[in-house]
Amino acid sequence: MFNKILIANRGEIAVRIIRTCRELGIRTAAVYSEADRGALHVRLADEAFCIGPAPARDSYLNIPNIMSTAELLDVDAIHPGYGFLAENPHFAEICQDCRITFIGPPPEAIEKMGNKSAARQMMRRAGIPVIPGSDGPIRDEAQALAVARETGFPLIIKAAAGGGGRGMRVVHTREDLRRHLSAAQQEAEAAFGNGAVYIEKYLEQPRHVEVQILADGRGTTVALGERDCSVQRRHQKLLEESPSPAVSARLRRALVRAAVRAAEVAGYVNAGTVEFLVDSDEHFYFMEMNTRIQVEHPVTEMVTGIDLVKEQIRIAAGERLTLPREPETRGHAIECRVNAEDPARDFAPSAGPITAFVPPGGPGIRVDTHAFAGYTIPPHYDSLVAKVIAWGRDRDEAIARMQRALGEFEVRGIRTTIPFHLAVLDNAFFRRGEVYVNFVQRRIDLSALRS
Ligand code: MV4
Repeated sequence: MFNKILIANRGEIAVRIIRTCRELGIRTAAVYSEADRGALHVRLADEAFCIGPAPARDSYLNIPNIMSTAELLDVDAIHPGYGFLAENPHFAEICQDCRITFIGPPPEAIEKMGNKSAARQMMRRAGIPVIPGSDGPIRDEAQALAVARETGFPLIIKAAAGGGGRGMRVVHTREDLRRHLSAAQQEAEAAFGNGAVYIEKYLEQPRHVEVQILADGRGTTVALGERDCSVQRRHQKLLEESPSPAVSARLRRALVRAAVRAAEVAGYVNAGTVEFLVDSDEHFYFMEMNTRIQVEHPVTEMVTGIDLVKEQIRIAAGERLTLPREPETRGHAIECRVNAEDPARDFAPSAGPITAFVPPGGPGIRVDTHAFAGYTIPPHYDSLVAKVIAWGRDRDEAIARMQRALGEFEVRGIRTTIPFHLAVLDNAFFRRGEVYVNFVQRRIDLSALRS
């Protein structure tokens, strides 16, 4: 096992990782930007080192500064958390070259899954359902039109180097396809340095369902059930739950099998998430694979009782997974992301000093946060302030506990997304489990949140 881990991240996830390291008896080294001197992860770690100015590109994305800190502090491993360097194959490779363990998948697996078109091709060839569309990147207009004849309209053009909703265009007619194809390719080239795009049939009201997997690189890959992440806005997830209210036992078996197979054909090691779209007829399609620990991992932890960060560290240290092939789940968990944003003002950022902070507690409630009274949310990073996770024996109990917890939660000085969550939890469609990716847009009246 490792003696010391450097956490190449900040905020709640850095705190989350430090907590597990402490339980494992592993020393922790925090890194921080000039804007994060007073941050909780700096206070909780055994050691902390400033790696640069506030902008992420100068600090949390500054590979030379992070690697020299890792050498200086003599760490055995680096945990990248999510965001920043977590899915940078170049960074994972540099760690390897420096003989510091990257707590995540091998660089080759990150690279493979980073190309969404190649990943889709690989999954299709492995017999995993993918949305009808092109086999690989689109070469020219004639090929695009030929694919469109197969799939019909609407269809969607996606950037191979995109993902998470970046670089997508919905197309309704043959004329639109001509116009959008070259624009999409140019945009992808400018945004990602890779102009490759691919085409899929556009699904009108899918759900976003993802399967958590763990693979130890010694022949064992396990799936830890699914999360439903359909409640999102502009590709920002806001509320996630496990199990999905839309997934039957039969669909779950199929999703889990497909996810394990996806991880195996990719030569995947460590924690990962296989994303699917699910339509109203219970058809499911592989979308992409996320090669990191995700923001919403606690809902899986709450229903399985498994510490995913602990498993990540054990796997990276070369240990064998000792979990059953299909771990049992118990009850229902929901996560609400409390962001420093004003939902009544189009989710405008609301950074600044937090004057009062009284998080909820009590039965079935977990709060993952780096915030406290007197802390100032810096404007330079993402707006996540706290994740409130509610567990219940069933979905209704989890909802009731979440409503109770958010009602208790006192945050003053900044605006938060708490009023938005209360509106979702009270929504009749949500309560019936009728959520799909356009749920927020269609069913939540944001103007009613104006206070
Ligand atoms: C789609 C789709 C409909 N049809 N692909 C957005 C994020 C990226 N992972 C893929 N996304 C979508 N791909 C086809 N063929 C609809 C979306 C989509 C979406 C997916 C998951 C969660 C939220 C979403 C919001 C809008 C669109």
